[in-house]
Amino acid sequence: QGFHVAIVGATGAVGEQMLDTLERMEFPIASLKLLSSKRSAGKKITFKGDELTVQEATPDSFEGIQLALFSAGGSVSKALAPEAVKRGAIVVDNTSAFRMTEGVPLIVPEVNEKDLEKHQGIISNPNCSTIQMVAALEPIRKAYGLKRIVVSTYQAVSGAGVNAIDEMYDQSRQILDGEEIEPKILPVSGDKKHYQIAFNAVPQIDVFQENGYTFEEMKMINETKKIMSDDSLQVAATCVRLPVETGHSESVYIEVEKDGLDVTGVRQLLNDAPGVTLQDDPANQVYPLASESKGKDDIFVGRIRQDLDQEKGFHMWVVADNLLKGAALNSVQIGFSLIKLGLLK
Ligand code: 11C
Repeated sequence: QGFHVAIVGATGAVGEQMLDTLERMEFPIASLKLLSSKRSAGKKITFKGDELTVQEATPDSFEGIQLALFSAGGSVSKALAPEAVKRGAIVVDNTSAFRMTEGVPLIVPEVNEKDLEKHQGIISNPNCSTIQMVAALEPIRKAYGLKRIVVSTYQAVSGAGVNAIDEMYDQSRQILDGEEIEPKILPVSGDKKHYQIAFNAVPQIDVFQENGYTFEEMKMINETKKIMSDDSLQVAATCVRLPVETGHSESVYIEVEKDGLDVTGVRQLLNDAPGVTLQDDPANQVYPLASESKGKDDIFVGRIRQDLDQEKGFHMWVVADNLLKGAALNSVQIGFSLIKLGLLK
């Protein structure tokens, strides 16, 4: 009983979390196929006590697959997601390859689960920093409307993959040992220059666009408008990488449309929100920390303050495990939503 599922990118940082999440949440699986690039094919991974061998992903790998979770980079998704759909699979793609494509739903189940009904085979999982922000803001938007969002992110290195995690630890050791460092991966492995990440804050995530924003910043801006179905929503983002292994933190400023909201009201809305844990008790120094979000499913919100000049303006601190709610967990939740809506059968 269950579904025939494939994971593309099974050996990556997100793929690993996908396996763990599928097992932990008891996703109904009849068979599981682990796929990867040629380089990682042959690796053995244990799932529910069975040892599975990772296979090279090819178009024919998707014969008989009903649900394919992709997280192996945009070029792999572009090449293979349409092949999977051709063979009858529904694809949940965790890359930016199709997110802004017309007709491809971009889903955070707490916000726009219903948009799944419009899918034509491919469903996109948003960028990690977008997911945690929109899921936290949705209850406020529903009750008071949202006019404007200004977000600054403090993002973990695991967002850039396992090599970036290694680079952070290696550099930290080298610096503490008084050795020379040679940055090779961050901020962006394919870009012209590389900078120190250990003991630093790097204001570049992904490549620069012509308008001076980085692609990560534009993802937050464009994806938020698409998920919330509101092109008039004003969104600005500044994305920064920190030497944190896992757990993205965000300083989020919002302006709501309607009058009458105060800090107690924001706290109440977030306290009742699915997937959100309120950690907001300044008197007792209670607020969300990236170090405590690791391995947890929820989005943590605290430091809620009313703006001192804008009555309808609020500031907050939003933290989540970028590999879980920001990636693997959201993808698996999309799978559960597909079942609930009768779209995966
Ligand atoms: C990061 N947010 O932290 C990125 C990783 O579009 O899915 C996710 C990239 C994406 O570097």
